[in-house]
Amino acid sequence: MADIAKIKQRITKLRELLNYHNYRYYVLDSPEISDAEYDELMRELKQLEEAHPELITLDSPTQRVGAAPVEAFGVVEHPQPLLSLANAFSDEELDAWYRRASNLLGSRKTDFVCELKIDGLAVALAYVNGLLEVGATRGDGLRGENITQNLRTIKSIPLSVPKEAPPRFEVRGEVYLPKAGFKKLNEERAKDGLPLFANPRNAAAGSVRQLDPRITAQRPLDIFVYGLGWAEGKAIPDTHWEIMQYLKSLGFKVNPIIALCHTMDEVKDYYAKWVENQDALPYDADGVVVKINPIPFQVELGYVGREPRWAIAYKFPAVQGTTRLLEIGINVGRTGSLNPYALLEPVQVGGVTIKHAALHNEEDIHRKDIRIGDWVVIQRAGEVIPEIVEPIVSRRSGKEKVFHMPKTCPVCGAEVIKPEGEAMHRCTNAGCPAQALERIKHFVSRGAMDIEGVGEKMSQALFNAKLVEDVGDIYSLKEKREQLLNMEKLADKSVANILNSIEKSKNRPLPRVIFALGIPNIGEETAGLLAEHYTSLDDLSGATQEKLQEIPSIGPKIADSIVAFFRQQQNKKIIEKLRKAGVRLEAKKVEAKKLPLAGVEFVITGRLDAFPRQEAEARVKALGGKAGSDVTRKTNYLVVGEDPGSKLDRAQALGTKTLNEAEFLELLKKSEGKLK
Ligand code: JCF
Repeated sequence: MADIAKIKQRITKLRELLNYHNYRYYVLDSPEISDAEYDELMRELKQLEEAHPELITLDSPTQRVGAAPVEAFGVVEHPQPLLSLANAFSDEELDAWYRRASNLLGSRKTDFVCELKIDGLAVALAYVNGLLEVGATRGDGLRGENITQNLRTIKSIPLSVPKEAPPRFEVRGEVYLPKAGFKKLNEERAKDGLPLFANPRNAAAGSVRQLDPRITAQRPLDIFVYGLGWAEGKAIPDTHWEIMQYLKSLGFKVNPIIALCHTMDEVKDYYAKWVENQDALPYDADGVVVKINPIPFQVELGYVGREPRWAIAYKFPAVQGTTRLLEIGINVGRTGSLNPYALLEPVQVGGVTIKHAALHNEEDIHRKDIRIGDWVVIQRAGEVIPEIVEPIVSRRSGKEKVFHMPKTCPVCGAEVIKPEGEAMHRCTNAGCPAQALERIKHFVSRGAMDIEGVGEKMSQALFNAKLVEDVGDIYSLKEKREQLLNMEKLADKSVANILNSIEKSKNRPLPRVIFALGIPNIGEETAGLLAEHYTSLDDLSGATQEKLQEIPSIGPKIADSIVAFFRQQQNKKIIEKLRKAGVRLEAKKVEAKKLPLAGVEFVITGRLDAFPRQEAEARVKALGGKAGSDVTRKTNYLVVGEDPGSKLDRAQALGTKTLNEAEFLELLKKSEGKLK
């Protein structure tokens, strides 16, 4: 056996390597090694730590996966309060802010730092002797919640800092969810009948304030650091600009879109540029923060109440419009929830035609006092579904109607109930055709069984033709070839393709199968958790409420939902159909790093003939590969379709290998062959 000193040495080395590569990947966005190599280092470290748990340290990269859940967050007192910012909504208000500041500064000239105001959640990170000790929310500015365990899961937050850092200091930043991550999260939640997050800010806050850090760990949260709270035991630079460079040198992620401006005209140019380009950012920004650069000036200027005189948020104009609410429509979801939505007189808001807006539930409609026929103010923000801000009460004619949820299901006519403590109304008929159809759409969808060629329209057609009445019927379609050919006059080849992708879906991993069943309240995250504890569907279907609740983060509501689902006769029949058809209902043990394309990164540019880009990317990922959006040094292949963009120039500049569509397809086929 190797002696303990050697093991310690190796563990230290592995941690250094992993921390370094983590920094290259998550902070600099410029990795030096492949994912497979990274995984291999991590695996070795995990093994050593498992064998020697006494050697685990808090800053070990293995400790980012999410600790055990807590009952409630502790309270953290902020040694220096976390401030908010005063807002300016026009050049005049910005000028007024500057005038007040320069009055106090007299004849001394100042410069400014401009940065984007990220729409996220402010946090304070305290480091003691090189280690992240406490991470907290802003709370009321004086006292926040201790969310250290959750913040540790965010890979761009350093768990330790170099020796040169002050012995004690606090960094402040904004934790946020990129637009793409937000969209994906909400799509998943919509499929599961879970309430949607209204915007990325709420989604980030909800993710960070999870009592179970393992849920936080699954959300693609990121951070931009925007300042130093306090520091002890070391001299720090005396301008905000230099402090930001200093924080960057300590390994913190500073938004590269930060500018040192010498005049107010430069500040206004910066603002104008980002008002114009905000949609192109991969995250939501709601304005520009302007700060007086020299720290001595900041100290002199001080505060008014909770707001500093030395900084201001110059907000981007909200994209609002007014229109009429023509009607309130209702969709019946997969779990029977009645989801109201607004039908609007079409209106242009910020260059986009808006016809629909989200209405969450009856209570929400009444709380805002929205009536059918009202003139309403609507607001659009980035990727988010437009929202009704408020009715314009002064424009009412008296003919507007108060909305009430129907007493019966608009699709099947069954009784509608509103369960105690829930916001949503529900159709009580488990056999409601709307629910049945939604369940089929969910089952075939991308995050679930991912049956290529069977999308929403095809699901609807199969359902209307009574060829598929529940998800179990999908796998007997091959016995109904004739009817398929008749239906919608499908070509021989399309039928063959559909049947082929149905066959392929039989081999999906267990978490997807659990998710695809559409058990109320079970999203992708929970399905993943369940598959960690149960190795087959039979295993899961036999679990009791008590047993299920032993899994941290599974509460009585989810446990109930699972038990009730497997108890239903109809669902038992469906599962039997799946089993008979040969759908794999057990876990398979193929480690991700053994997949044929593990560690290989593709970027696709231009149009492909064979399938949409998303689908190509999904296939790459299913094979263990990565699909990137930008060509970087870590890109292995650029796939070049028709009308390629500037990515091709970049690939040529970097010497990245390129594949045409045919070469790409061949590589996919060969790799998929290796899976069998
Ligand atoms: O990005 C932000 N939301 C942000 C918030 C950026 C800043 O520079 C801030 C802030 C809140 C307070 N600065 C202060 C002083």
